[in-house]
Amino acid sequence: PFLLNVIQNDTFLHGTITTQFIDNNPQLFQMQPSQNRAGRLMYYLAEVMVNGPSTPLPTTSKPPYFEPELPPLFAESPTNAPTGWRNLLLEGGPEEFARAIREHKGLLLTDTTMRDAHQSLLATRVRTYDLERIAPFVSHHLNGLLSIENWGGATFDVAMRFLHECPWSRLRALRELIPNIPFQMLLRGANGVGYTTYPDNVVRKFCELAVRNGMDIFRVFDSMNYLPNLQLGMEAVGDAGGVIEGAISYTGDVSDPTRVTKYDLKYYLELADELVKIGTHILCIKDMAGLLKPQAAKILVGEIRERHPDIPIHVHTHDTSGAGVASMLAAAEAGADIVDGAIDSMSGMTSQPSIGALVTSCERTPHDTDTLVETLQLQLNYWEQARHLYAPFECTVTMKSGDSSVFKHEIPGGQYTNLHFQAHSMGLGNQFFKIKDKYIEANKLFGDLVKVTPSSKVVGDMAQFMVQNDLSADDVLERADELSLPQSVIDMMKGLIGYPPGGFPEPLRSKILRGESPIEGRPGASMPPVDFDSLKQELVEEHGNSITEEDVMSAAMYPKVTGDFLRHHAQYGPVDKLDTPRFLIGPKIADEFKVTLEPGKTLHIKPLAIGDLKPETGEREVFMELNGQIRTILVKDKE
Ligand code: 3PY
Ligand code: ZN
Repeated sequence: PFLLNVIQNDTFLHGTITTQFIDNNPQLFQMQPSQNRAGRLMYYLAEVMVNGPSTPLPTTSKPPYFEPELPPLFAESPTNAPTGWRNLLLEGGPEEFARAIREHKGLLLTDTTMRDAHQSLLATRVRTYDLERIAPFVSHHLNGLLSIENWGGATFDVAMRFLHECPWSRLRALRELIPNIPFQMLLRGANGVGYTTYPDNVVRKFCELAVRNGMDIFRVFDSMNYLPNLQLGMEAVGDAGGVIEGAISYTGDVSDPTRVTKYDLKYYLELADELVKIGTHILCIKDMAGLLKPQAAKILVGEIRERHPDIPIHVHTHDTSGAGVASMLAAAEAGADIVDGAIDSMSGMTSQPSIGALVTSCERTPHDTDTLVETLQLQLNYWEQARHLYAPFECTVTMKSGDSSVFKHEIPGGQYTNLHFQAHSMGLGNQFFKIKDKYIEANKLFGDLVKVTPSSKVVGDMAQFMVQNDLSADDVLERADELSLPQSVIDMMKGLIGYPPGGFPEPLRSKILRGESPIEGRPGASMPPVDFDSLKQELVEEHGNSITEEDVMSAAMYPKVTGDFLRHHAQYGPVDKLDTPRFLIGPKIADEFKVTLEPGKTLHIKPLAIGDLKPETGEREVFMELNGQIRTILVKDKE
């Protein structure tokens, strides 16, 4: 590679080199990772066979070795996909798209199966491999969907951190397979797809790249409904040419007139007015915890519909209490244009309500979705089977039902699953009740927050801290200036993720800050921009010339996770091409399987045996057949 680098170098080619040529051209030593994808994959498989899973499996459940069956009704080529809402969007642009939504008769649907549903039920672990397999079916038979939510939220981080795959490649792969249905993502406003505020130029560039890679609709929210953060995110989307879906994150209960809260109907209506004023194309009511009771949906959607007759309203909920379908129907009756659901086998509990239930409930009503429930049900079977592949991450290992006490503790769907799982894996079923109670107390301490990523994480961290240290809210109030509180709590009090309506409560805030002065105003406004060129240079120096603009963006948001991912890729190759059981737990001895690297390039692999431990080196030989030839791979046994 060094020689190749040299003979391809511009200065060298033009014959103007001096004796400092090598000193001045460190990039000559940036070796491209081996293109030997088969070899690297074999090494990955051998490594998992000897040392176990490369991504931690939180339970002892194992995925079975099988491929979920695809529905029979199946046309293969995405190029002859029937037209869908994306054709209209590409032709007319976001404003025309919004107008067409308002003119549409009947209820429109967003399918969240590829993002929020698995974020809520399967710890966000669904891999591109399994999404790609069902994608042509979706494109051909579910072309009436207004959108598919398939990116953003936690998927970006988890793809790299745990699945060792590139989130951008996922987006591009799905785009190619589904050209006709709009894609939708969840953008945490100024927090991008991370847990903290990023410099403005990161958020802006992120949106540009997302649009370029195939994203259409951006649901933009802020974890405190802090308008300056929301505005920054919405403008970034608009400037990038995306559809802006400004979101009101919903908490409390607008149907309870006795509840004294800052989150009353007036608060939401004013926020809706602001989002419309800023230029949202679609207005979203984002009910991340499933608190929007049917009666509340009727009031809130009804009032917004009256004030803003031209704005499409999109409602998102979680079915934690079990009232999800009822609420979405109430929203539709009150004038919502679009609601979110997940395919039946990926719905319910902390996920979205069942799309099948929504479709059938609307049949022969003015909200008829025009969706054939039989076609939907064909996809259901695929997901039911695919879910088994993610058995180690199944929330149902510990969670057996919904929970109507969500109206009290207000824990968002995805976080509920996490906290539930953590409490049970500590061996204390009881622990979860304590955490829920402390979550309520922590939220009160902070002055009642909206609670969605990342503010929900701060409240969760505080709740866990209070449980572990057996602290009451009074204890915290009294001793806030001496307790070693979670860093996320201190950061929030500094103003690093924005401000809730009315600010943070005093004297708690000053006590926590211990004399440090907080940030005034929007946190991103005082952050220096990221220098993408020098970040790229750093990445190229470490990982070679194949670094793309997208990699640079990944590194701007997640420096360590991206570095680890790039190193993993250089060492083990395209592990996203392996089927899910073999990716997670490795292959079985004597069981031949195929890996398709690209159309027309298929590897046939058959693991033969694992050799004895060599005491002098601590290594084992792994014998495998690759396309009929025997290969030996040496792996260090980490035991
Ligand atoms: C996320 O931010 O990932 C969420 O799903 C919030 O609801
Ligand atoms: Zn959600």
